[in-house]
Amino acid sequence: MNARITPAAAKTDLDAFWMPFTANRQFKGQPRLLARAEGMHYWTAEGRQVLDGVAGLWCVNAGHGRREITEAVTKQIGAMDFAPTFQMGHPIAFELANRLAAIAPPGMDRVFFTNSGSESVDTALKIAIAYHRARGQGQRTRLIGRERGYHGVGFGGMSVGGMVNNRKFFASVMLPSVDHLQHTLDIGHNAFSRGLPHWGMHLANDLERLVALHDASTIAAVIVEPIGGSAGVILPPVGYLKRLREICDKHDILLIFDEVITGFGRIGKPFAALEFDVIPDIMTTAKGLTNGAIPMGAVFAQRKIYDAFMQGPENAIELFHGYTYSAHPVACAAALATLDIYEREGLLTRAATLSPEWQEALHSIRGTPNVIDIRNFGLIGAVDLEPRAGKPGARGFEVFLKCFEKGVLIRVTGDIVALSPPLIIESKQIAQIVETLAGAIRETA
Ligand code: PXG
Repeated sequence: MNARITPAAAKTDLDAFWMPFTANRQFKGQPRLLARAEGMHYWTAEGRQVLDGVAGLWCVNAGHGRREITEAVTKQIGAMDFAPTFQMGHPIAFELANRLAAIAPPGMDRVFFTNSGSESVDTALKIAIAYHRARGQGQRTRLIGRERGYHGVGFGGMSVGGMVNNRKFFASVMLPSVDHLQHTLDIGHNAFSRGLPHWGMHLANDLERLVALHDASTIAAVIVEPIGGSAGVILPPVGYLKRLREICDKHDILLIFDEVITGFGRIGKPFAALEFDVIPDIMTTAKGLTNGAIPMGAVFAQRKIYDAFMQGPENAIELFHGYTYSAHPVACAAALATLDIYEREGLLTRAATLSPEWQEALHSIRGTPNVIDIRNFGLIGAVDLEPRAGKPGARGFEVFLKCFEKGVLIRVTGDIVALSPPLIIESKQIAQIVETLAGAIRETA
């Protein structure tokens, strides 16, 4: 526990850690240190309670400090701390894959383990390209992402991603054969939509434009987040994902859903593919898989994808890909305990029950000065703020700091507030998040 490091501590205490996606100098001048977590709350290093409005980073779906996960991890690390999964195996890796296959969208019952969302994405992209080669279509190497998409920070995920700040420093070292669909956020048509926006299904036809430009025979896969998270909660218009699926089918292009955020109950079904009744060929997950307790990711593939690799001599390795820690036994134990909790407490569908109340509460912020859009689906929410003139992101960051001071942790990306609380949230906590946020927005008018 880092409770010894307080904001009053010497500045050098904070120097060595080069923090990810953080304004290091701002943070180290004015640190915000979390020291303990339980249920819906964090406690700061000074002992102040903070309501977690973002499930850590969209990952702690069952709430913090779940005893069963702690116990499962402790027991496993005592029994077997590590075991290789290259040419070897251990039982709970197979048990976990079977448990995941049982809740997966229909047919997606082959599971490849990773340690993060970024690794899941790069794994999925490699599987897609290798799949086409395995069936004699090795010229299909092009990948299609989407503007404002986020698929982690590996070279593959960065290349198919569409957030400019994540790309611009690395422009010349992106994967070469990548193109992007236009994104689906259109406040002009869809401001304050409740649930999915009704305008914009036709945006999926942008894929036909890219097919016409590159020819389908060069395209391996399309990757999208069913609901975009990091770029500020970007919803698919009604019918959009189905249309993407149809176009992919027509041209024999694989469809990859990046469900790192939407997976494991965030939107009211175990996976967005089930909610939207659109089954991809490959699906990436991480985060909620272990409730954030131990790093782990999982890539789900349709059986036809796996089967395409299972040819040639039986003693030949079929896919030259994997991580030292693929199916790490301690992560597997954490994931199994997490799935037990999700199932016993009905958390994979609880967001659907809470969603009407969540929607009403969020939209009550409408009318507050500088609020230009509100979006919601399942237990995800976003509030778009009017940027301060000439200072993009300033208002968002002020609102973030004010909420933290007032005891609620939110996320901001630029001037968009994103919310994704643990799925165990209670009504009074929904009200607390919304009241605190509305107050913070008013105070930064
Ligand atoms: N795909 C998606 C859709 C994600 O949201 C990743 C891949 C990468 O996962 P890893 O585990 O490599 O970070 C993500 C991660 C935010 C935020 O505040 C979102 C993520 C990570 C950190 C912050 O929106 N998503």
